[in-house]
Amino acid sequence: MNNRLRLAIQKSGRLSDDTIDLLGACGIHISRPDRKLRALSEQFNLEILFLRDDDIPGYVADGVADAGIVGENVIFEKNKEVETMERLGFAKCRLSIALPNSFPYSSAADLNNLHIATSYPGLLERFFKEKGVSASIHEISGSVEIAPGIGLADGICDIVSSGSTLISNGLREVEVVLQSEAVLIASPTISADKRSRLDRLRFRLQSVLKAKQHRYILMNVPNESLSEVIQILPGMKAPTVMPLATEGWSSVHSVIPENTFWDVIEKLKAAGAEGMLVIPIEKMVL
Ligand code: PRT
Ligand code: ZN
Repeated sequence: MNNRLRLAIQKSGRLSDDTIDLLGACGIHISRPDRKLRALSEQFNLEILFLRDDDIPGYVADGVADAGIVGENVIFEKNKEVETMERLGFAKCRLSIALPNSFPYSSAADLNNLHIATSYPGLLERFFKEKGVSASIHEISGSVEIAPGIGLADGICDIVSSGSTLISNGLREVEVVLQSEAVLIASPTISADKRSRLDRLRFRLQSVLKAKQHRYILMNVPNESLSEVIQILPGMKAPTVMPLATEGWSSVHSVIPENTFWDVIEKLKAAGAEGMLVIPIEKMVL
């Protein structure tokens, strides 16, 4: 019996490079000679299946793959039964309804009787139901943003990231249907043995993702400012404090979250810290 853990990832597209980089940071290096649809990774007794993203939830739900990495938008659209194990922090986007700039919009009731083009008919239908909207859905598979301009629909429901595609097509985002990012999913039929290996993969992913969200900081602090500086530092534990060769000064090391980074740096500077060095962290194992 094949005991390799089977992981489905996107063959080529917006998720591919980040997925392969993330697995590489977890010590899983994938070589894919001749763009084959399957690859083996000896480091983790893993078999990788390269698929279209739309097929990943179904393969995982049916147990053809034990796990997968795919955008939540696709999972919810396909409405397959899979377990979301970890949010992976990349391919962040939202599924939104957008209307021409000239359309006077104030609430979801204004969507009544409109004709909306989308590649996400399932999610859009559920959204309309929830909001009590009666509108028609025109399913198209690509270039959704041009539908209003060519008279195919009144508005669209599509993935938005920076928002520039909407702007360049004279469209305005009026409702967010779903927030999405890439996630690790598991099959409901996964065996106990494979499950424990998937848990090990998840542990590695968490260590890498946590590291990405933090920075290691080193600074010199006059001893009279030490207590104030230590108060400012949010670190995992108390910071490391070591005497410098120069009398009256210490070196302080700590870990700070990326999202509060500039606030903390400004406060440290105001408290008297000097010579700050900020270093990326490769892994964080807590
Ligand atoms: O071939 P396959 O079926 O595997 O791939 P695909 O063509 O269906 O998907 P792909 O590779 O384009 O996207 C894969 C996943 O990336 C999506 O399912 C989302 O989870 C995620 N993602 C993140 C995005 C975007 N950002 C994104 N910006 N998917 C699509 N877009 C498109 C969007 O459709 C629109 O055309 O980018 C445009 C909007 O971008 P902004 O930056 O102008 O707002
Ligand atoms: Zn797709």
